[in-house]
Amino acid sequence: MNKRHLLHLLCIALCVSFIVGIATLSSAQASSPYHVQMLNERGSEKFVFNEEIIRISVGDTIVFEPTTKGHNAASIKALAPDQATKFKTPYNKEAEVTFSVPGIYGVKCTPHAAAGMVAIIVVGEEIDSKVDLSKVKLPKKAKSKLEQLISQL
Ligand SMILES: [Cu+2]
Repeated sequence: MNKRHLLHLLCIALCVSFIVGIATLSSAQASSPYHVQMLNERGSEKFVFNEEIIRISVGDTIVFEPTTKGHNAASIKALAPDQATKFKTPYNKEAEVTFSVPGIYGVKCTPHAAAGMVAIIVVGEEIDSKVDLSKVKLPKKAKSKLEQLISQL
């Protein structure tokens, strides 16, 4: 086999792995319901959602899974698109929430908000990531976590 053939083969191999990669990525993104876990700890952090920036499509459902007792998932007032429905899942129970209005949502665990147990849900693709947190009333740790997450959008 000469050098040119080898290059050609290498190119095909790269193309195939690229296409497979893209297909895997898009199928992972499109999966609904999307599972989010509430954890007592993750490494050195206490009381966290396993993912803190969750990106889903309009109409997708998230299943909130309390892996240990004492958690829930609740919408954050003033951090949701207009017309979005509020939600508050029951404690210690897996619950589904469907997001049909595009935009940026805040989610908190009611008893652990003070410990900074919050996350951001981005519903839809073309979202203006400028978010006004001035009307959000939450403990300091939760608010600074939200600021930090929003700066990563
Ligand atoms: Cu919690």
